[in-house]
Amino acid sequence: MADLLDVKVNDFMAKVIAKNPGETEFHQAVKEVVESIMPFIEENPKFRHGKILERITEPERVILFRVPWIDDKGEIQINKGYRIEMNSAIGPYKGGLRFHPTVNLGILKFLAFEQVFKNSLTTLPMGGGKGGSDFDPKGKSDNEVMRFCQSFMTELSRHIGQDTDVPAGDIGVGGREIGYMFGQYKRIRNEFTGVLTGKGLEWGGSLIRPEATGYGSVYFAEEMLKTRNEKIAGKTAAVSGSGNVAQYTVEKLLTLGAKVLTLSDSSGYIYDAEGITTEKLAWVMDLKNNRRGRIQEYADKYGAKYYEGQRPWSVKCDMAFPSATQNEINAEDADKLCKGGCMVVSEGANMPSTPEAVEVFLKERILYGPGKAANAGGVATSGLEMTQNSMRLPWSREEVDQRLHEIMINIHATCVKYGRESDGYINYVKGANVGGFIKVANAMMAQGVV
Ligand code: NDP
Ligand code: 2IT
Repeated sequence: MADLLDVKVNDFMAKVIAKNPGETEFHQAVKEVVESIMPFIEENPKFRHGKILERITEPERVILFRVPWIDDKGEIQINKGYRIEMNSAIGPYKGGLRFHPTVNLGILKFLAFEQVFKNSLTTLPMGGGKGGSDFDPKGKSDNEVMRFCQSFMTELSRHIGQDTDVPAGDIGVGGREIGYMFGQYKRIRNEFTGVLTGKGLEWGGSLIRPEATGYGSVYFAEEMLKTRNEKIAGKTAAVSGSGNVAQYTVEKLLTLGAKVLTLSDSSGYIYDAEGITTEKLAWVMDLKNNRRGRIQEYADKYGAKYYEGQRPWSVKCDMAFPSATQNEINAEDADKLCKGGCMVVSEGANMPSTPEAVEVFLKERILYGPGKAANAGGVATSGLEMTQNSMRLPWSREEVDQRLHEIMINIHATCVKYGRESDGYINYVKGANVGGFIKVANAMMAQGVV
């Protein structure tokens, strides 16, 4: 039976690769989901007859556009703009915008595909989408970023709307960029609606949205640890990245009594044997969010070690929170983490572990929470922001945090329900993929061939 399933997965993947040449990250994301889901499809042939796998791997719509803007020297610059509207079976398209020079169609399609399952897991009515640009905000002035965002939104505004498609932030898109894009949308459409999430508190934003992905990833780790009667307090953690997700992962880990040893950026990582404190974290937030400097400065300021061009996975730790980017943990890194005693990996980033790394985690039977479950707190809180915008009522910090916490507990329960194996091990990859798939697949079947 296992061999037959392998053949079916390989046949299906051969078609996906032929139809989407060169999009390696998209192939990787699809393969992981299809491997988990194929047994379920075989048991439920209506999904096979309904061609759900073929349909779910084809975006409903891909928008690709030119983004011209003028830099501070008066020179015209041209970037590519994208929005992938992947699946709207259970709600309006929802997902972030990424501004990074590596952005291309394959990367955004992988992110949009993951988003479909992640959003379904949150239990909120959100379809999946993703977008962005190869624009690099690094080293640009605020005025340049504003002119870029205005040009980007001038075109994007034709395609989105509070009941159609609701973007948010991702790598390179934070509060500043969302503000400039919201302002331009409002100007063009002459309407004040919840068309973007991650907005400022004074203009429709939700309390806890900036914190939500990081907090959620730690809440998810807490739930995984509970299944082995373990807790966060007293444990050491390696965190990668030093942006939005990493910062609030560290904040929640400190609140729950963990010792955080590392942070990183694309240039290297810092190791602080004394542990990153609340004061040091506040300094990092100012460094990254206001001064927009490099993490190396932390080592100079606090006497920590800095490892140029390296990632933090050779550090001995109890817990790992990859919170930077895709494929940042390979099999060798995964091996080192497991050998160093790491018992839980909670992915704040999207697809940070390569398939070979995932194989190591599952073979070693550690608690491994894949991104589409572990980092769903961000988009879940975006969903709560949409609800508050529709009601035109803000909720308190405590209320949103409590809802976020409950959602993460529910996502964990869904993963346990669909991911428990015969020996009792919880395979969260399978749990998240099957749990996320069912609702979307049923909705697609109910809505006919669309
Ligand atoms: P930020 O832009 O705030 O921070 C990104 C961090 O990751 C920076 O420290 C950055 O370093 C580092 N990084 C980015 N690209 C690379 C790379 N190619 N190699 C090494 N380091 C890199 O983004 P977020 O914190 O918002 O996003 C981090 C991850 O979390 C992404 O995978 C994103 O998709 C995911 N995510 C984000 C959510 C959100 O709500 N923001 C929700 C769910 C998932 P540098 O500054 O040097 O580029
Ligand atoms: O990957 C993600 O889930 C995000 N970047 C957040 C998406 C959202 O709409 O809040």
